[in-house]
Amino acid sequence: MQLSDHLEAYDEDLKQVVIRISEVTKKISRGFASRQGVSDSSNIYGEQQLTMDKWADELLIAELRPSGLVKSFASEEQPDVLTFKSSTDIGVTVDPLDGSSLIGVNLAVGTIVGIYRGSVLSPGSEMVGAMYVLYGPLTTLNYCLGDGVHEFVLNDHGEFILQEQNVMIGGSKIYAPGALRRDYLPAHREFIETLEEEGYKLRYSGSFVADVHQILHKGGVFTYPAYQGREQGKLRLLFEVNPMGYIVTHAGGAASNGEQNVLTLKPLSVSQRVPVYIGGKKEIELVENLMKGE
Ligand code: P6P
Repeated sequence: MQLSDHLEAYDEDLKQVVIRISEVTKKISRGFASRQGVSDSSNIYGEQQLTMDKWADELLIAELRPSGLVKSFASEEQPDVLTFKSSTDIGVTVDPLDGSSLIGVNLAVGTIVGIYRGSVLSPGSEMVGAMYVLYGPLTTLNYCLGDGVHEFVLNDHGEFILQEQNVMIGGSKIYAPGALRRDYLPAHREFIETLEEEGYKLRYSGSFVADVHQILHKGGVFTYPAYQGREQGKLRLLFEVNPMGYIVTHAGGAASNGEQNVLTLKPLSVSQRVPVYIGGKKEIELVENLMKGE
């Protein structure tokens, strides 16, 4: 089954947003080889933008701005939320190319999208959908519009074909621990040591979207915690944590900042960073209990 057929049951505007973004990701998937350089600019986080970062961002804006489908557009590569002429109230957040610093070493990177009705500065629990496209040996698209997580693979004819419907998080013991061990705060250190004592295997690539995709299929937990000197961690609430947390939650997992469901947080700004734990309910319950001192 093709992506457009699978989307039939959903609101027409949401269906069209997913389809249009999927078409942009097909172009992105073909653009890596000839755009491996670095640009001469940095984003608002002070990170040097790669050619692909800016190109992917520009492609998404070029597709969505004239579509009339999206009212507000927030991107990790843009300083402010953009407002488009639209007949809908749909808001979209994008990380155009998460993990782009890994393109040069040929690791999997991806496009992450959050979908809202109304303000993108709403808690993640108010999202109406999320999707991501992972560019690896396969180009896969996962979406959720509130009724299950569904995975598609780009075939040789340039079509996203259904691979798995109603994806549910696996039960294996894998952990993807971001940040430096020397900087761990006490409760986080206890959490990681507990996982290691229980035989969890370390699987960490440095690409959030790829690492979380692995956790989605195999189980376990991804974390980029608060750490000494960065009590808010590294990952962005709007562009990375909310969309992937929404998807894993709808696949039977959970997402936390260590203390509470991260999808309940009201974003304070577009660029807000949060500590993140995304994975199985068992692992999330463990870290929240440790953070409470239990
Ligand atoms: P570190 C990529 O730059 C990113 O934002 C996420 O995709 C990834 O999880 C994290 O940073 C990796 O950070 O400190 O391990 O290089």
